Amino acid sequence: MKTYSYLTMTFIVLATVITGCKDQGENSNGALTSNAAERVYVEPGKFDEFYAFLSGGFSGQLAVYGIPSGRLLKVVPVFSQDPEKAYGYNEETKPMLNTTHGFIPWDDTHHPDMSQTKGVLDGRWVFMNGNNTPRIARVDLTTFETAEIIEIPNSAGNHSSSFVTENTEYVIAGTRFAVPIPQKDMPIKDYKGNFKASLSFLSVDQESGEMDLSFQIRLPGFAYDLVHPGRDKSHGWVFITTYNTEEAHTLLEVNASQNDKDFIAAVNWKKAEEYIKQGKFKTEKAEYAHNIYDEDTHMATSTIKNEVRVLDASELPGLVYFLPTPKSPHGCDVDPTGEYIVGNGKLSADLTVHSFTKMLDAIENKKFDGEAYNIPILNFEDVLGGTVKQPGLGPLHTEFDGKGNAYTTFFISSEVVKWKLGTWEILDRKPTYYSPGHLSIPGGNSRKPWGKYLLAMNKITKDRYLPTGPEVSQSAQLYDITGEKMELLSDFPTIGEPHYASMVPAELIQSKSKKIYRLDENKHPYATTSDANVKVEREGNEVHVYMTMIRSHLNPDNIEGVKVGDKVYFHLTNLEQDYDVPHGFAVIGAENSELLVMPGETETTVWYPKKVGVWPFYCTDFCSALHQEMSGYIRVSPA
Ligand code: CUK
Ligand code: CUA
Repeated sequence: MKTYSYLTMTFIVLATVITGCKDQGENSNGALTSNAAERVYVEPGKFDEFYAFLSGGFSGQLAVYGIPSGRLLKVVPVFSQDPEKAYGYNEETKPMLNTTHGFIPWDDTHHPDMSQTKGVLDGRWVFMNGNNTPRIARVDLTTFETAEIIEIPNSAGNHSSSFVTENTEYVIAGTRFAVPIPQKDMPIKDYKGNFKASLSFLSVDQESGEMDLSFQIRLPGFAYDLVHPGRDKSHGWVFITTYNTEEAHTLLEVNASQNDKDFIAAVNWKKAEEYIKQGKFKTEKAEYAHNIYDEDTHMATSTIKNEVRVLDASELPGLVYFLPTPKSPHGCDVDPTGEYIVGNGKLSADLTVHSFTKMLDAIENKKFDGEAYNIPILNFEDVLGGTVKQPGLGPLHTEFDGKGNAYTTFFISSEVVKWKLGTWEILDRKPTYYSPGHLSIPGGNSRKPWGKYLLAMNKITKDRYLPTGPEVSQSAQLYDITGEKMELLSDFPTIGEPHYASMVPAELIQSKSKKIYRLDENKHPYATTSDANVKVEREGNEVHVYMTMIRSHLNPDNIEGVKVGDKVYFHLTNLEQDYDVPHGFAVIGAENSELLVMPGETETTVWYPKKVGVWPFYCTDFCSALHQEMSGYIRVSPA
């Protein structure tokens, strides 16, 4: 009953804060630093100092921004179809969105996390989760293209993902919803004890980046929220927040928030590797799609796999321990030394910080306070590293600056609070506009933060921008954190709902960014690498057009012999070898999108001619003074 009233109170406070937003905003520039403008201004022709990769939330995309300017540099389609780049529309990339549920061209993305070497972000790949139809994607940071998507079986609500261990040994994927494993028809009310959860470990090939679903750890049927791999001294462990440890089948607050404490699960993945080596796993049937975009052919293939190795945490000692953590912890963040594990209890008045050293001591001395499904529960006081007293309302996520300070977002009280690791004192607080979710500091979840800026990603925008109808872009806010006090520098709009961002110094990526696909390396099976080889070939009712594009000609530009009811494949090769000279392609009535073909690249679109006539096609990207001349006709005769 006590719980219920605390929760109710929390929601009243929340409602007040949100409805009160409008008035606050009008005075909000009081929080602004006087020379903020020049500190975020990047002169024309100059580059930003950092790249920021923001998840696009329910847009399924990844947005690339320059920091400090907040300029949007690129939107990378990942779990989405993109009419600009034809990703998910052209024949080359459609297989990327294949799953065991069919072709799923959208998802809900939360956490981009970058590859690491020795605990330092290294600019090779960004991994990002698809929450809804559980998937993990890998975006290649030389091409800024989605290179791989792997589906996660035995999972639902792939939320606590996709966080990376110190040497990118694994990308870790959690699960939000416990489900029957394997799936079956059963009463929902029989959830307790019957539904289970999976924590998946995807190993990463250090050369190609290719992922492999190495193994899963089977966990009790709680809800799992955020994952953070150990750093430095806690490397080899991974920590996950849980809620609904009551295992209620309906999450109305009266059912699921009764427990005074939920858990952070500490998982020893080095131990898991030993168990795998000793053969202590079960091989279970589990279907999932593994989709890879081949760098040489620029074509994706989708393979359905059907087995996974499973370690059961209830049967294998030493694999998992539970650390009691107050009141529905959401974020789970490990400081750069690996000693402190911050559990942000959404409904807790204080911030709980666990100590990794104390945790190891308690495990060694077998000081347990009971067990859940045979998994030891450690004593709260034995593992407690410290408490930040009443820092704010509704803590969500914490990052670190590498100078011994931590920064936590507070959703309900709309602020970022800076506090000191070890002394637990509050050093500074600044309002955000409004209700931040995650925050990000470059490298702020790794061993080596570049603690210059902090980006707060806010859930509610209200009065920050000119109104654009009922829907307004969410806002990100940039703070300078080099001084003792945080300084608000700017707001900028974001796409979808960014949950998390990975930020790195520009030089880590800039020099490796590919400028051109070399025509002489084009291994696409339908490439036409010289004008001498253009042709139109018929195979039954399929017509293959091998077409080239170069300023300012599409070749062939007169096509005849096509009939209503044919299936026409346009294979377009861009013969240019200059940086930034793409050509586009569009034909009237095309159901698929236009193409945008980069120099040296080949792309294919399918067209179904439905009407007799002579129909034009043209280049959609203004490429030269003779761009308007880059066009042609296709004649369609009766069937
Ligand atoms: S979650 Cu969105 S605010 Cu999915 Cu990381 Cu916390
Ligand atoms: Cu090519 Cu316009």
